Amino acid sequence: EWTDAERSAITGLWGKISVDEMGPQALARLLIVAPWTQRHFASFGNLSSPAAIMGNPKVAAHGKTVMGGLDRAVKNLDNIKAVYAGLSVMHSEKLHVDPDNFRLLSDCITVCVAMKFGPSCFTPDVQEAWQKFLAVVASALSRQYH
Ligand code: ZNH
Repeated sequence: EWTDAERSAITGLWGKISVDEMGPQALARLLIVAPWTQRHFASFGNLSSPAAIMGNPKVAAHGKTVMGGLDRAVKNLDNIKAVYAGLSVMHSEKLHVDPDNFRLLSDCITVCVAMKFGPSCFTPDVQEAWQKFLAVVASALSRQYH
């Protein structure tokens, strides 16, 4: 399913990503550009403006959790469906997160990573492999929905 070039693009980029930096940025961006996703975070306090969202410590902490979850996928590229089976059930049956939102978050992650690393590192080849990776993650997380 993965070429050697895709594997090294994905693991190489992941090795440069700081989850503590990118996770909060990506989740904050999702809550701003797709405000309907805020309904899942009613307990997070003030989400009333972009500045409030970006400065919200609960958003930052959960951003790290979600993005940190990608580490398992990077380390199990040939087995992503299996490693995310439990998370898929949880997002479907317990959290009721619409699976469309996985793609929206993936796009926010890609935007944040592209801005951080710039054109010399986030080349079109790297982007292609990275977006394929996030699409496989989103599809794995969507698998247990019925
Ligand atoms: Zn999610 C949770 C991952 C997306 C919402 N998440 C979670 C966790 C993880 C994750 C790891 C933790 C778990 C435990 O604790 O056990 N996510 C993830 C991933 C992704 C996601 C990887 C993609 C990429 N999510 C998502 C979205 C949303 C969400 C899109 C919405 C919109 N999550 C969520 C919630 C939760 C979670 C709500 C829970 C929180 C708490 O804490 O409560």
